[in-house]
Amino acid sequence: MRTLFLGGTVVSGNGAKRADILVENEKVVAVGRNLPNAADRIVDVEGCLLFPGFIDAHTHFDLDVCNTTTADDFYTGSRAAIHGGTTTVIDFACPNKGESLQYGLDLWHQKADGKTFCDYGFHMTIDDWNESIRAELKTMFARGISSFKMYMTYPAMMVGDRDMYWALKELKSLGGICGVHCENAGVIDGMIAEKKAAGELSPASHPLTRPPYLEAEAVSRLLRIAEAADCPVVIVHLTNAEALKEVEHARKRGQKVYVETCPQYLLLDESVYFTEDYSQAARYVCAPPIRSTEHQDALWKALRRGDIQTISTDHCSFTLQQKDAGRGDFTAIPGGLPGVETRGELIYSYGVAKRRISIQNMCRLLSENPARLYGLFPRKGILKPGSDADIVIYDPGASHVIRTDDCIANVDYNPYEGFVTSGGIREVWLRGRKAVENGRVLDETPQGKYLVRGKCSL
Ligand code: DUC
Ligand code: ZN
Repeated sequence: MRTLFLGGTVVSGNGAKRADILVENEKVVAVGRNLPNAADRIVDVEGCLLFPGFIDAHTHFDLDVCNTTTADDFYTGSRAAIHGGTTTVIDFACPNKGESLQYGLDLWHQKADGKTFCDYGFHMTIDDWNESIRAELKTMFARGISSFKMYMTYPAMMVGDRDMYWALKELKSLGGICGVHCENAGVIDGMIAEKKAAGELSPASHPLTRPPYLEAEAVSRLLRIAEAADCPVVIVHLTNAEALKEVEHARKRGQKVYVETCPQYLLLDESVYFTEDYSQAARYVCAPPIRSTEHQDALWKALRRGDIQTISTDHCSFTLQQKDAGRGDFTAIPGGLPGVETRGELIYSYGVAKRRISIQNMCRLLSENPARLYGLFPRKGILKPGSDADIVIYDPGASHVIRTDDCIANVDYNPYEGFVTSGGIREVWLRGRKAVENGRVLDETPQGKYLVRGKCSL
């Protein structure tokens, strides 16, 4: 089956140009003007932007946290993803301490295989360090996992400095890359104990006990550990200007540091926590917390300069009922926000349309860079001959208001309720097959494939 996308503007990390795209079965076979019309069907995309399918390299589907399980599993979460133009997700396989990496990988395949509407891969969480985990790392690469994750907070998952150093050294020797959740666990614990002792138990205490400088301290420490291990790292969900400074210092020392941020840190501000309405505030509880507008501005500037490489979502959704668990104790609120469904339209609307970032920058942040960083390029992240035909058809002339009722993630609120979009997603194609049309997911059965990933090429 040959499909010709006719009359659109193809977006890449280098710019946007008028071109048609010829797709044969699952692959792009030609991009250019006046292609020979040898297609079985023509898709008229006049006036539309054609992006390579967005990649969300930070989701948590079907994850047990805080005595509950995320509201979205792979079925509902990936359906929401593709609805919003995300044709690839990379989720975090998460074995518990004491379990093998292989056990975690098998478990994540059980959760995802046959239930995922977009293509998918896994990062592997390292929350323990010993000889058998070390020995398993090589096998993980053979199974398509080239990126890992470590936590500097959360007792159930965090590793200490020594183990982080050894793990990074090992990853360096294998050519792997590691994302790290950076927050200073000890001082945060101390501050939480103080708030509890003072009886300040509302969600407003959440951001106050996780201030920007404690994220920056962890970023700085991680980067010194990475320096010792001589290993590149990814700072995941970076939120603030002070943490960015630490990255700048490390880069000046010659270190390779990649940075991810998320829409919630770009578009929402900490005032969401400072309301008497528990339910309103609790829905925004995530870690690190949402920051002040001054930090937002610093992030947008860093995006513009190219100092931040990716925007993912950290989609980790809980219903309002699940969020209710923390009434009377803010530390019991399950942390995380939905976001996988709205990222593309939000970043276009509040980034590109508001002239904070260019369209090619958006393409790099949502498609090309995550593909390169996580070993998927050029299969994903670009529309050129040989690439998968994952295409987002974006109509810049459309507009709508983001409403929970129009979203299909399995969650009864949306953090961006009422945000007005500039433009909108008209269609989403996954490997040459139309998956979404005018807000409707067409596939009844999940079509996503597991992606065996190679090494970082960013
Ligand atoms: N932060 C959250 O808020 N939820 C999931 C994991 C994380 O790092
Ligand atoms: Zn996360």
